[in-house]
Amino acid sequence: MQKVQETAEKIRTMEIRGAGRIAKAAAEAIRDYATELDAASMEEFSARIKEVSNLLISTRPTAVSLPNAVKLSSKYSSANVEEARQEIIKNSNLFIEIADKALEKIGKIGSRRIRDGDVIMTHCNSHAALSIITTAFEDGKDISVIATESRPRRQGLLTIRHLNNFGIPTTLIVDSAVRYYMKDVDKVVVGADAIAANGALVNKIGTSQLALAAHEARKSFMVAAETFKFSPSTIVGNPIEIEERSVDEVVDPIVLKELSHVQVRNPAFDFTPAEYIDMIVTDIGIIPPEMAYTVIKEHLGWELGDL
Ligand code: RUB
Repeated sequence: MQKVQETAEKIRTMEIRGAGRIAKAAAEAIRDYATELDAASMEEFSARIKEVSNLLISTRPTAVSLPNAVKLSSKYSSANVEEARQEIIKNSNLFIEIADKALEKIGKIGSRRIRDGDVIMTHCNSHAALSIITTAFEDGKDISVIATESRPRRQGLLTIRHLNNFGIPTTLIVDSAVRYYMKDVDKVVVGADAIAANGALVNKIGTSQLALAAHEARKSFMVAAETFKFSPSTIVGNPIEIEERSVDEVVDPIVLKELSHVQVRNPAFDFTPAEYIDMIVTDIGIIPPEMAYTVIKEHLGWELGDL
């Protein structure tokens, strides 16, 4: 249990972050917990697995990859402790393998849409979006990137470091400069924390303003998302919760204490409607956002939606 608690804490504090990484860390935590779980009965085994599943899911509310990973990893059908344990180990490992391969596939598929000379704008720090960009560069395409700072946590700094390691020419801009620079951009490539059944994207706060500016300037807006970023629970009517993080990330609490009439809000994600999205690059191919429902139905299954 201690190891699961440690993973949960790392996800909560964003030491482990990014929807894909969170999902993989949760799958690993469940696998390791199940491996060592000493349960006297099937009832105890089920109750303990449920307990750690709920703990992991509760760490961050928006990235749907987290509940999807937990549910897919902790699935078992046997009523025997040993067999159920083996099923969980197998399912978790399968999830981790699929997640790794998905990033590679997204890179391969998405990079085919990147042209020589393209200027690509990206937001926050998405491993899926970066997979497309770095694959295109490694294929020999002469590209450059405009990366946003992504306040308040400044994940843009992770992105520029990653791109710099590949030798990709990169410009860092503040979030409010997105529209100003859109004229220089050919394509916007971002990641996803969740994709709803109606094709709407949930990603780092500010993503929707990149989409709006791209739409206005008639630039292409691409989303890179593994199929486990699609949200089955939106099919059964559940809205995607937008995480609101501590105001301390935005303003020094000492300064805020003096401002008795001021409140600070810090939503971590926003919604981009499907109409602003040109394509979603997934591990099963490029799809229009309108196909989100089909991806959920055929690749994730209704049972994950918690009817
Ligand atoms: C990260 C973020 C990323 C998505 C996709 O937010 O919004 O764009 O999670 O990332 P945070 P990936 O830093 O708050 O976790 O493609 O790596 O899954």
